[in-house]
Amino acid sequence: MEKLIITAAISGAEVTRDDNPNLPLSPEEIAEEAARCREAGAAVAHIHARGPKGEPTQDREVYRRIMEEVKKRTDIIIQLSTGGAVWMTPEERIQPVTLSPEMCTLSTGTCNFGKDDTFVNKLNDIEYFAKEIEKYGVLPEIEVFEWGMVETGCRLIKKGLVPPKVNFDFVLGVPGALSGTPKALVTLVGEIPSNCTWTVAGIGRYELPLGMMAIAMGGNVRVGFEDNIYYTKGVLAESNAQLVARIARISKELARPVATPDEAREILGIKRDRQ
Ligand code: KMH
Ligand code: ZN
Repeated sequence: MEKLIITAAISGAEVTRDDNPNLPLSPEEIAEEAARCREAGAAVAHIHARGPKGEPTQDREVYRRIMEEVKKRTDIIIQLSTGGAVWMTPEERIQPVTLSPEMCTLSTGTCNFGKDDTFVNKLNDIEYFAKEIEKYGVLPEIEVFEWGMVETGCRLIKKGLVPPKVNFDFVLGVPGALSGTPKALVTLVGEIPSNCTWTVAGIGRYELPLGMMAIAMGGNVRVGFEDNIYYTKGVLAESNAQLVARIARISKELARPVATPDEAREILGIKRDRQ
């Protein structure tokens, strides 16, 4: 098995300070937290930007500032979101890719997103995103929230719209989308090409059990406030780094060492040097 790649999904688009007062929002706060997560064992920071009032934004300038602040502090791999928030247009969402981060996300289908919302990704838009991502030399990570998304991801590989060796991120447990059962995870893993890698991001109470499964199965793990704001039932997490540290600790106990950012670059096939 390769070393474990831990991704820290630091703030997401949906969580607020009312949900967890420790949520990082400003570029400096996000960067500080990314550095703490790296120290705790994370190799990748999955980043969503927030505006001055804490509202989600895909504004290129805010992402530029976040990247600058993160790079000042740490060598963690920066993975910018192209998912944004459910109400945003594709043109809004694609902006951060033009900054050529090392990685970005690429969601490959449409799904329910809680009781009232739908996360819309039309095939034409997905292909447009894939082409832009390639144009700016960014490594995509395929985000899977529902069954069909894994198939569309595989089709993009076959069509040459994404590289043959990519990381699939299975985001399981979003209300209204695919649930976080062991059966779902095992089935999804069986669907991806054997040379691809994968990560699981369990939402809420699914975070820890699915993370432990991934460690044992040779996959990778995403944790963080975007997916889960609790440390244990009813107890809010103090930080993203606290959640990262727990996964790193469990993995070491299970004799699976944790990858540094450079080791993760090697595993994921990120060729270029850090800018
Ligand atoms: N906020 C979700 C609607 C991504 O980052 O690419 C989409 C999302 C996926 O978080
Ligand atoms: Zn995200």
